[in-house]
Amino acid sequence: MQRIHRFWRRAGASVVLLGSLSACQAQEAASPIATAKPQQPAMSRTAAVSTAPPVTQPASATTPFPVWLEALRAEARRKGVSDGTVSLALAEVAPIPRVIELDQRQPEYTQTFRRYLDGVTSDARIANGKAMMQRHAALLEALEKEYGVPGRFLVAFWGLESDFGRDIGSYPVVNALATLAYDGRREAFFRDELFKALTILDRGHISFAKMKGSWAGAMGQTQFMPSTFLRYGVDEDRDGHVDIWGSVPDTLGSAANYLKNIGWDAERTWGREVLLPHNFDAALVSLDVDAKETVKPLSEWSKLGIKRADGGALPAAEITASLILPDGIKGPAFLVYDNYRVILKFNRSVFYAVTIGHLADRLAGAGTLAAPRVIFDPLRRDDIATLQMKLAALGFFKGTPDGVLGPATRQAVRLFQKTTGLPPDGYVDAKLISAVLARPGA
Ligand SMILES: [Ca+2]
Repeated sequence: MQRIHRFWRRAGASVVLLGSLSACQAQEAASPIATAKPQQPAMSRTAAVSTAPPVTQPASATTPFPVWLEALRAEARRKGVSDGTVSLALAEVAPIPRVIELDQRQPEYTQTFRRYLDGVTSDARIANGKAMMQRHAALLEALEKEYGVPGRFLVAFWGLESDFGRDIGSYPVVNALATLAYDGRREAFFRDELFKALTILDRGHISFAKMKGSWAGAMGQTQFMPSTFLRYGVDEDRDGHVDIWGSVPDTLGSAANYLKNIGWDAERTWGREVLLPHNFDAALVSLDVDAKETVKPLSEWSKLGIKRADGGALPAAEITASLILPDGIKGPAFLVYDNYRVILKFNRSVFYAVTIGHLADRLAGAGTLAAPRVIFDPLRRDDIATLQMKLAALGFFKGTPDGVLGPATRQAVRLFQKTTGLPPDGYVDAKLISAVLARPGA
């Protein structure tokens, strides 16, 4: 992934397509630069985009850019943006070809969980994160008291979103958003974000020159979209500006405020790696990104033979959890709690949410995953589309073959696996594709 995490940030848009393990895989798989997480993505970038309206024909198809820009300036003034900001920020705007290219890019390959995890939790990332935990210990302690979010999660987000502030993106946010509003796939969404970016400038939080971010408009060290910034950004260092570009207290405080407001449970963690017993019923694994179809109390998971990663019994706490296997039955297994779903609001990707949790644990001293390190080969979208067509012909898949591994495809794979006596984990790898294609019929 773009450097894996880097490309997340750039990917702004692709996130919207997710919504499933697979989706995220496709996105994550994208090329190294291409993907980013758009929604709030990152703390923002991703979220925002995911709620974007449906794709429509871009304005560029019908209106020349200078005409479109003049109308945009007029609308900004009507919305109350000052003349000074309009003339400064919208003076030299022109479509950025690279932004359009990134917005239109489709990942050719899917990503696999372990490969993604290895990429974003390098030894250097862990060491830097631990150093940040120490350097900002007093601030993190104060933030946990104020917002109820432990520092290790804030630093994990910070690390994935901007490499602890080293990599905030180099695109001028207003220009990137104007490009996507004019020529992108979601004009209304990006147009609204653009007006919000102008509002941020009007309020004096950051100068026009310093308002940099990802190609998809995710800003600063938290990679917040402008709407997320306006809703959740906080002036933690009390200097009168919400500065997620240059202020560590504002960056981590805004992240904490965001997580608190989208439902972080201060009493619980995110989940944990677990060990499955031999002959575990793979049909109990969640296939959807939200992992809500197989929610059970920990006590029930215990009865099914699931243990902590170190072999010990699960906690006796009265909480519910879902089982997810991001790399299928041969990869690591996780029981996830409600805070996992809170992280998904940030970036709707199983890989991302589990990795935030794992990275947070590593920053607090935990070791690497207990599961053997198995790296699966990435899959081509074309091969996934071929798989979908064959599954449809066999009567297992009802959707439209699109090369994206979503819940419907995983469910179809699970039905195929059950029919043929394979563990029904819904996971797709090269071997599974070969087995499906070799199946007589249709
Ligand atoms: Ca501040």
